[in-house]
Amino acid sequence: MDLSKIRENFEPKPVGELKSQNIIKRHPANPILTYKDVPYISALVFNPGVCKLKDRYIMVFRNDYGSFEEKRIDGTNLGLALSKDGIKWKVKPEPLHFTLNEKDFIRVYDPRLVTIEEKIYMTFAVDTWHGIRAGIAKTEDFEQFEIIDLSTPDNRNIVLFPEKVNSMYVRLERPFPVYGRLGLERFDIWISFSPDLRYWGDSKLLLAVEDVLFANIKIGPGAPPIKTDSGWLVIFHAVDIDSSRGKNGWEEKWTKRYTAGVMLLDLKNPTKVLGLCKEPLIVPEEKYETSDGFRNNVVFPTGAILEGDELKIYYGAADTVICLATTKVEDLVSTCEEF
Ligand code: BMA
Repeated sequence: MDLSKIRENFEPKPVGELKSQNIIKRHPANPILTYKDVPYISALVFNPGVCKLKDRYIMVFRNDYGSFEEKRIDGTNLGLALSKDGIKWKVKPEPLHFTLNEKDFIRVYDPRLVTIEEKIYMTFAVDTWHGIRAGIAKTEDFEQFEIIDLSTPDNRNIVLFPEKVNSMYVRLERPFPVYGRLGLERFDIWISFSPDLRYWGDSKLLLAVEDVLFANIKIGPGAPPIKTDSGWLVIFHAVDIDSSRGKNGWEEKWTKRYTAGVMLLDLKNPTKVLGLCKEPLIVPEEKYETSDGFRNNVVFPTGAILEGDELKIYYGAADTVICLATTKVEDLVSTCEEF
């Protein structure tokens, strides 16, 4: 096949109108966290990693600081917040002191949290002068972090499974091979395995962008997988681009839309996709998702907590605020159609 044919195949076709599923309930307190809740300099508060340990909810969020009113971003750090109910959050007085001990470091962002055997792990993206890397760190107190792994560039959106599968740690990730995809943004979700969280291998393509009808450029892991009797539920993000979208946020042009989707993986063999919901789960529809934000039309799921039969899904909205939506696990499972 010649390159022009491949390029033609990769050309994004407009996705058109989309609608959230009616099994999704946005929390009436949304947005549950904004820059106004942060006791230090802050402009955009989004993409939260969330976990629950001994009845306490813990959140690490991305804080792009500067001035919301002046639409100015000066830098990025990570904030820590605690909650008793997963809805009302109290932000700690200072941002996390989390950097890499390397000259190469620019900034860290988009954290995800998971507990494995009651230990807290944070996965994150790091911009470096030599590419974007995805990292895994362990912490007990959010003051000291042990960096366990930093991927080669470019990679982002690592989420860890909350337990070993067949004695191996498992992660989902989203490498972004620009050169290998003709310079176009066209990226997929991969799965890898490790005996110790440090050495990763047996990597396989798990879900490709062309498998998701509501994406036309890229998909990526969202929240750490949730174990259910029917399989691992994975909330992911899906992106479609439409060049006719004009000014759609602070930037001159922002032509992408981010939605949330869900798939189900085999419990014993998570490289096997058992089911996929053909429609998106959450589509930007509320004002805090579609307007007044840094990048409008963004729903970016990064945290999920299972309580009984209810799943709390945490997401960044419009790259500006943090929101919560809930749904019943059995409804999520039944929306996944055989893959
Ligand atoms: C992705 C990441 C996220 C962001 C999203 C939408 O590529 O940069 O941090 O929320 O784009 O802008």
